[in-house]
Amino acid sequence: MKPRFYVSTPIYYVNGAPHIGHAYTSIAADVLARFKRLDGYDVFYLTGTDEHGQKVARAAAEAGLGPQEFADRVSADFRDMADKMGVSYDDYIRTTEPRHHRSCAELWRRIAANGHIYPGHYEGWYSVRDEAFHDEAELTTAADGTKLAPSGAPVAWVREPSFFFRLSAFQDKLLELYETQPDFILPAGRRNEVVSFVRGGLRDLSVSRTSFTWGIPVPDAPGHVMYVWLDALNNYVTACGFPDPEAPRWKFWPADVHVVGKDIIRFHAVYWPAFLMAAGLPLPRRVSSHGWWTVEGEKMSKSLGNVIEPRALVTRYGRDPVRYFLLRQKPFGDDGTISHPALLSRINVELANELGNLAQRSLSLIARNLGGRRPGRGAGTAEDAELLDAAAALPEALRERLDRQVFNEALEEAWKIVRAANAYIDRQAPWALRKTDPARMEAVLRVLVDVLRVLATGLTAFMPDAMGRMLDQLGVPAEARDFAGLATILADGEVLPPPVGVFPRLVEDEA
Ligand code: ME8
Repeated sequence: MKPRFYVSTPIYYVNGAPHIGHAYTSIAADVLARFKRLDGYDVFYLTGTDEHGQKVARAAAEAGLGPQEFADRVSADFRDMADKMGVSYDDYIRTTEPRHHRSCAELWRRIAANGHIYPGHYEGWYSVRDEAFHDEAELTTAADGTKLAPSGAPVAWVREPSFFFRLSAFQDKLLELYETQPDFILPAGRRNEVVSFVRGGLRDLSVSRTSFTWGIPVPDAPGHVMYVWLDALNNYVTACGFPDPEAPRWKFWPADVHVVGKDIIRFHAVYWPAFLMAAGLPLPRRVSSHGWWTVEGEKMSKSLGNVIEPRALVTRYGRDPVRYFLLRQKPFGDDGTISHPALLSRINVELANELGNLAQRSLSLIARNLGGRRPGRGAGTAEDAELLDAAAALPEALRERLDRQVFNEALEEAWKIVRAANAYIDRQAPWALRKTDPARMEAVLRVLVDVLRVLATGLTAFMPDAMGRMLDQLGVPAEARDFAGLATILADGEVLPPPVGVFPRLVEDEA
């Protein structure tokens, strides 16, 4: 039986159009999903949309539409964005689906049956933009007197009947979770923030709202809809078929990794495990969080007009180059900035000159000097062995990095091989061997074919289209395009397709 792997993205609010931050989370999770598939896992990759709550209800009203109609439109747009970014999700969940209503009602009943929900009144600050309750002490005051949440979102005073979740009862159990599973939250800096937040003491959480209706009704409590975060977090078990233990996908729970942005760690690493503990369900294994993107150093915002539309970026730079850039440019957990010069440099230097040229040089020498037939292996020198061994170690190096979600380090491991292979081709100078030692030329070109094959296989998770084209040119059969397939030695003498560049250089003026 194949080992299993379940990775999720947050489900995106349908209050506005998708931007590059959403695409980033989804692409990162996609790389993990694709990598595990390459590595022989049975993968479940979940993404989707978060459609209830005040924020969405307001956006719908502003658009002059009913909330469901509005959610249908925006959700379809997010799905289109995912498809255009090459996001290989296995399920696309929407919180307005009947399956999700059923699942949330049952989760609520279980938590309540275990004595962790009680009725009361909520009185305090609420931010609709964050869909979060805030303590007075967390707030700041803007110049015009508006109270602001730590995120900068305005807050309003709310007073309404509400059910509460006994979050305070889970403080010790949560601390024990962080202690016994030190990599439950990554990166470590974020873990420490969560630990100090929980050590500081947890207040019970308001988990139902009565001042609006756009949500999942609380069972047997007319007038109450569930707090949107309880509803939203539960999507991760709904998609596995909860509450049906016989559902085919229930085998995937608990999730291996919830990929999230740094702004929503508290919900995933504090509330979510507490809800699950309260319901008696197994806990996810990891919450891996990423930093935020700014644009040329500025926060993305509608008012600045600098919001990057991911599909527009793809039209301009190409899908795989954008995926590569986002995971290469900054450490996953850190903030980073997107700029045209940075994109141009990554694409032209690393993709076109380093990786693209390596393939192009090797394959065009094969086309010109060997009639386009795949070269045979030679006796092999120490230098050949050194490069081939380094390449053979790449899958394990990637595995180790991607198991910690350090995407940029994984790419750096691949680029060590790219640079070593470029140094090898320069030193061996196969073009000069054509006359002097054709057998050695052939052996050198075969080393390059084998190294390119490992690189293209390993990088498929990051750049599926471009690496697919590279594997086509190397004549790698479809069934051998995974890590297990690397054990199959490619036959000598097979005719390869004519070489074509995989990464075009971007010309400054055009770009
Ligand atoms: O939070 N850079 O949805 P959401 C990087 N519905 N990532 C960014 C970003 C930026 N500039 N801006 C936003 C929600 N993000 C909830 C989730 S899950 C059960 C419910 C990321 O549409 C952000 O960090 O507001 C988050 O991971 C994701 O976009 C979803 O944002």
